[in-house]
Order: sequence, then C-alpha cells, then structure tokens
Amino acid sequence: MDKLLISIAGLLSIGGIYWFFFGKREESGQSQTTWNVTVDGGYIPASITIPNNRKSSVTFTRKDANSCLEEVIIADFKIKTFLPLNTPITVTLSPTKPGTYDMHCGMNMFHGKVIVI
Ligand SMILES: [Cu+2]
Repeated sequence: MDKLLISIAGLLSIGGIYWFFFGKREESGQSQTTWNVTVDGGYIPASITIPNNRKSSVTFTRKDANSCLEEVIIADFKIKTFLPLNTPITVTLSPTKPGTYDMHCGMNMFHGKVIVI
C-alpha cells in the first residue's frame, strides 16, 4: 500500500513538473527577450513580442539575396542596420512604452512588427 502511494505521489510530481515547464514555455511564448528573425522574402516571424522596460536582443539573419532586404529599420528604436547575407546581426531594443512598432526594410516594402507588452 505504501509503495502504491509513493508511486502515485511520484506520478503526480512528474505531472507537476511537466505542467510547470509546459505552462512556463507557453507563457514565455507571449513575450521573450531573445528573438531570432530570419530575413527571407520577409521577416520570419513577422511579429515579435518583447517585454516593456527590459532589454531584448533580436538577431536577424538574412538569407535572401534580394538587396531590398539588406537593411532593417525599426525607426521608433532608432535602429537602421545593414544585414550582410547569411551573417547574424544582433540589435538591442530597450522599450519604455508598450505598443506596436513597425520594422521594415530600407525601401519600406517588407514589414514586420515589434510588439511591446
Ligand atoms: Cu525593401
């Protein structure tokens, strides 16, 4: 009987651990301070969510030879960065106000969003 109770307790705590990590991961899917954005025919993902009043880093990797995408601009964060082909470039965002901010290529043709929550 004791053994049975112990294994039930064991199963419950394993379940709890799963729930804890799974729940946490879902939550951090809402906003995270580190993002990798692939630049290939646009921005993938096209929308990133970061927390307000914290530093977040976004690493862009351009895989598209189209010169249209060689520059990324996030005007509200004064970011205007050249993206060499296949070279990860990291920019730091320090938002102080929640909102949705535009990121776009040098010619304002491809668009993405930075959402601050
Ligand atoms: Cu462009």
